[in-house]
Amino acid sequence: MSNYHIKNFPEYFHEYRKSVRNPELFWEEIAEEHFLWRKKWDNVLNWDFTKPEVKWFEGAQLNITENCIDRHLYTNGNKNAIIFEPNNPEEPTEYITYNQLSERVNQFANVLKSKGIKKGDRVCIYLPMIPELAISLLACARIGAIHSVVFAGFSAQALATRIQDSDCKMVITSDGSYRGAKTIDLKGIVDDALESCPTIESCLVAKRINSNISMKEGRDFWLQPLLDEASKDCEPEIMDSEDPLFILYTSGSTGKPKGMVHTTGGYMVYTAFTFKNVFQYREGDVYWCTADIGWITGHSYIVYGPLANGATTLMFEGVPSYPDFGRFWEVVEKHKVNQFYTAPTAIRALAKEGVEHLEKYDLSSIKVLGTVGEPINEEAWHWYDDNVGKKKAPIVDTWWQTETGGIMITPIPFSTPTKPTYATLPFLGIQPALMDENGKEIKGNQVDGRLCIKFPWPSMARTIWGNHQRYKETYFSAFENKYFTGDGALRDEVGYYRITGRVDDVIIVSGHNLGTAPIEDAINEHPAVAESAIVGFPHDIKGNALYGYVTLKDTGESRDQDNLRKEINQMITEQIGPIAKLDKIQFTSGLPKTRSGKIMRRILRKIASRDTSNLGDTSTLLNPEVVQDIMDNVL
Ligand code: 7RM
Repeated sequence: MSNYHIKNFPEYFHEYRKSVRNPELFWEEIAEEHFLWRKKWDNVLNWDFTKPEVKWFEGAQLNITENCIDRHLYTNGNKNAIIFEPNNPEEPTEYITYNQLSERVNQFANVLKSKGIKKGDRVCIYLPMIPELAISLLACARIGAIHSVVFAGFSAQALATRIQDSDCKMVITSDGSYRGAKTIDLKGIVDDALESCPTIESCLVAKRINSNISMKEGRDFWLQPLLDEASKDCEPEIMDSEDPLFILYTSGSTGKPKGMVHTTGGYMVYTAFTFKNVFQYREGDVYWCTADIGWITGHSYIVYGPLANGATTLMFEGVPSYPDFGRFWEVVEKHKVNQFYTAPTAIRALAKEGVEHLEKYDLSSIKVLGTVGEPINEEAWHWYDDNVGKKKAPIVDTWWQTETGGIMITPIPFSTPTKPTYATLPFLGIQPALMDENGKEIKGNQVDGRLCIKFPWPSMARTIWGNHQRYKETYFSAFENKYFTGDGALRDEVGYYRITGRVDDVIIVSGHNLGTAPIEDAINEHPAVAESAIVGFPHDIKGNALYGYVTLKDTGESRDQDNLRKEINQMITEQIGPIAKLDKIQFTSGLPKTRSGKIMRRILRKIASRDTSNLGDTSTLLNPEVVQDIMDNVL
């Protein structure tokens, strides 16, 4: 397509109309002109949301790393692919050109092969934000192995569950990681996890903090010596468009985490095309997304999307507060960052510290600002616009999910007029719908409902690893013939969308999705606990914080409540990770329940949010008397 790059608002509408009138033709033109295929497709799209089955570019063959690396070598080999900015500002920046990236990915791919990893095998990656993380993803893709990145803030148990679910053969980790002034013993966590992971044959260990760790003979190998010996050439494995590229776990409202499966061709086309348009990346720009590669945002918009465009992508190891709250802006100035993409929780945390931290730095390189992960409140939006963008850089509020693979609802900078708190309009090819409680689509404007998508897009997840039935139930059963997002949204008078938040039991805390069920399971394992319910309540910085209602077993003994609170949070930390710790724990005499035994979270949510003027209908409660008691003792 001639206009790979949307340049103005009328052009957006023109292209949008084309993209929904004839989606196959629209995506075929983009796929054809902007990517390297070893063989073209027989069929652009095959789909059936009732099965559900979705196939894009069926019959096509490619390797995504040829698109992300090799094809840039002829023209741009000496251009920076990755700029690595370490946790400690005193440590030097590492610049990795496309030529160097090619060599390092190939060497890593050869190491994987030497350890017996083959096409289709699953490799778990549990690494901090160091270059080896990006390189290991690409090395897997080079040889057709399926990577499963687990965010390196998850606990040993959470890591083990994910390794077991997809029968990974290998885990890639590091001795430890830096996080601000602290270090974390990653290898120790992996060792604990591997005690219950019999499918793991080998563990590659990158050296980062030079800590003293134990290496298990025959299983654990230092990465660097293996890389040093490996060849810098590695022929790419030729993949089918619909071969899995990676698995990434996301929390659901119930049960264990869901291993979302993304495939190769469609994911590549969609992430590359959205990257180019949503960030208006131009040759020579330096782009920075502050997410961790452990989340989908990092997969799509630190690694694959930018590299498929031959862009320079910045990887930051640290945190916004170290050595002080000016760190982000120091990095922006140092590398003259042109596009900056972060989360509302980070914006709120920085806003709280005041503008002094920004004023020291030159932010004039910034052309586009992005936000993702949760709804952005009006105050944070304006702070970002006024102080970071100086009212000159459009803010792209990008709504999307692990499941969608790429950005779905977003402004196109310099084309779409922005509106605070609104993600605005669907990206090209995306057909949203708002649904009412009875399963009917709500037409017209100034309405709100449950957000669905009516037609497939190239980067949608194809299944849940090992459980297609659950994929169908979770996403394709609430509304007939539609993908259900789990989010609520409203559409304003001109058709702009504002995402209002989850309508299920997923709570987004500091941009991390947490399901209530696994947290409750962890608490309920405490010997003193009878039952528990978790809800979210508004928090200035985190967006939501967690409030736990806990009923204790009646053993006749008196207990030290503060001590119990510590123990409960300790159990959560062990089973899930510190991100799931509760901010408040209230001990209750009972939990409000319906006659069918379901906990009425709606009431608990209102109490935790101190919004008890209208508790709604409590007449169906089995035990209405506990409500007053809970309200009287609210924290
Ligand atoms: C990319 C990512 C997905 C959930 C999603 C929403 C929420 C994400 C926005 C947002 C309002 C946004 N993937 N969400 N972006 N809500 N405005 N711009 O975050 O799988 O980790 O989370 O995040 O509830 O369903 S995710």
